[in-house]
Amino acid sequence: MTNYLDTLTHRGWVKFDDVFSTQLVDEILDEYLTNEHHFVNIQNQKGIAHLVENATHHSFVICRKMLTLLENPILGKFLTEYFNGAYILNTMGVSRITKVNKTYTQNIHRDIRSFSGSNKLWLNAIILLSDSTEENGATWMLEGSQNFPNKPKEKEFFDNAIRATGKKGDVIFFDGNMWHAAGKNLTETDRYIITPFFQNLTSNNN
Ligand SMILES: O=C(O)CCC(=O)C(=O)O
Repeated sequence: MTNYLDTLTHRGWVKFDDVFSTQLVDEILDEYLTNEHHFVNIQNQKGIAHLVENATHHSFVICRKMLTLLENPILGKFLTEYFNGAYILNTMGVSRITKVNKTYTQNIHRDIRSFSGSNKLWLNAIILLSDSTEENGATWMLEGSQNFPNKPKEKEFFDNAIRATGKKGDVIFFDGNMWHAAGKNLTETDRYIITPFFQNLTSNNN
């Protein structure tokens, strides 16, 4: 795992190839699409549906098959080594990038509420439920920006960010401080990911 941890430290992100089978990923997406309306109903009731279009949070509460993704021993070992011990799942949601509608994750952002510096407080994961390409919305990542307390300007971001492409079933981890954005989908086929976010149990045990 040392190589993966080193890559994560230096680049801010790292990818594990072929972690999940196409069959499992398809079953999980299928279960999600069958149940998505429950989440959208709640978003509508709360008056926030227009803010979170194409995204649902805590999706595993209804879509139980998603939880099997957390049982993967390789990912478990990596997370334990990264956090130097126990960790918790903070949230785990599904997002879709389409050609027609904007998803809020396409804005430059980071997911941690405040900059935590080199303290290993928060680690984001992206589980690819679709192949992820430059054409269909692969994540823009500004390598090194895990060390930036402040949001980079749009030009600085897009001039320097790289695309984290991958195949269905791959898993990408990136530092919670990293500035990133989902790309545009120029294709006719929607792109799906699951984003589990993990957190250290304490903020100072590294
Ligand atoms: O769709 C992506 O590649 C990025 C997802 C993202 O930025 C997020 O969930 O915070």
